[in-house]
Amino acid sequence: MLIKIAKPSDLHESDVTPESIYLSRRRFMGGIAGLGAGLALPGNVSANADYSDVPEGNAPAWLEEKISDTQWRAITPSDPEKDALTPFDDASGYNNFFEFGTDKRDPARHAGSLETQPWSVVVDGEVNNGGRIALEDFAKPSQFEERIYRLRCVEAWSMVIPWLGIPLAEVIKRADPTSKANYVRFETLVDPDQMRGQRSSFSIIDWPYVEGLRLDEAMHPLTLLAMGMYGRELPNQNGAPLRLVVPWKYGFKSIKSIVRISLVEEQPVNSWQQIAPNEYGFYANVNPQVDHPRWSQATERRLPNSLFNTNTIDTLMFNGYAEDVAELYAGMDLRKHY
Ligand SMILES: Nc1nc2c(c(=O)[nH]1)N[C@H]1C(S)=C(S)[C@@H](COP(=O)(O)O)O[C@H]1N2
Ligand SMILES: [Mo]
Repeated sequence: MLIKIAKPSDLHESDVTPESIYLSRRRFMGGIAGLGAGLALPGNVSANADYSDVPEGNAPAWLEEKISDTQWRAITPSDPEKDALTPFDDASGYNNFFEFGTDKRDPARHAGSLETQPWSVVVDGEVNNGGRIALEDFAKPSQFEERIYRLRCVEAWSMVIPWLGIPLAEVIKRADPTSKANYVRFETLVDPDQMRGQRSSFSIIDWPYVEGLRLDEAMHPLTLLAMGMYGRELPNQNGAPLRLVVPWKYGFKSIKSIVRISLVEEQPVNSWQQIAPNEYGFYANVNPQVDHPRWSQATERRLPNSLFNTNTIDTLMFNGYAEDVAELYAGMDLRKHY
C-alpha cells in the first residue's frame, strides 16, 4: 500500500521527509506547536510546507473549518527530485476545463465567474440513500485528508499537486448502493450563462462533461473527491467546488465541478470516449506501453517547463501507483481496454 495514514501525533521524525509531508497553510502559519506534542519536525520540512505564496481564496466558513481540520495525512512516497510540488501558479494557470475554453489559459481567465456557493450534489441511481445534498452536508461526515498525487494528462504533460478532500469510497458507502450498482457516473454542471465554453456552437463536447469509474475503482482508497489544494479551497479553474482525482488514470477522468454522482448498472460512456472512441477509452489507465494513436505515451513533460527545457521524464505504469492498483486489472488486456 502506498498510502500510509497517520495522525500527526503518530508520526516519527523518520517518517516525515521533506518531500512526503506538507502542512496545511493554516497549520503552518499557526506554528509547529499546533501539531501536538511528540512530533519533532526536521528543520527543512517548513521549506516545503510553506504555502504562504499561495493566494488566499474565498472559502465559505464551513470549508475553512474542514481544511483547518485536515489532521490525517496520507503520505504517498515521491521521488524528491522528480516529484517536487508543482508551483501553485502553474497548477492554477495551465488547465484543461473545456467548459471555459480550449486554450490552457482560458480556465484561469474565465472560470472566476462561476458561482460555487451555494452548491449541491445529487446522488442517485442504484442507491438506497440518495437525494440532493448541500455540499456542506455532503462533506460534513468525512475527515479531510491531504494527498500529494502526480497528475498525468493524456496529452503527455504532468504535475504534482497536493489535494485536500475525502475518499470517494466514504460517499458511496453512505449512499448504500444496491446489488445492481456496478459503475459510478459523474456529471459536471451545465450552465452556458456561467460557462462560456458551453455557449460555443462548435464545441466538440456534448454537455454535460461525463466521466465514469468501475465500482471497485471508485471504492479504491486512492480515489479522492477533492475540495481543496495547496492548503486552501480549489480555484474555480481546477474544478471548484468538487472534483474527482484518480491519480493512476489520465487527467480527463478527473472530472471537475461535479453536480451529480450516479450509481449505475451499465458502463457509462465518458465524454472523451464519445468524441473519439479509437483514441480515448473508458479505462484510461496511465500506460507508457500503450501509445495514443497520434503520439507516444512513454514520456511526459513535467511542469513547470519551457521550450528550452521540456523537463521530459519517463511515464510510469499506472502513473507510479501500480503497486496499489495493478490488481484491479488482473487478467485484462490493457491494449484492448485503453
Ligand atoms: N468538467 C471537466 N472536467 C475536466 C476537464 C474538462 O474539460 N471538463 N478536463 C480534464 C483534463 S483533460 C485534465 S488533464 C484535468 C486537468 O486538471 P487541472 O486543470 O486541475 O490540472 O481535468 C479534467 N477534468
Ligand atoms: Mo487531460
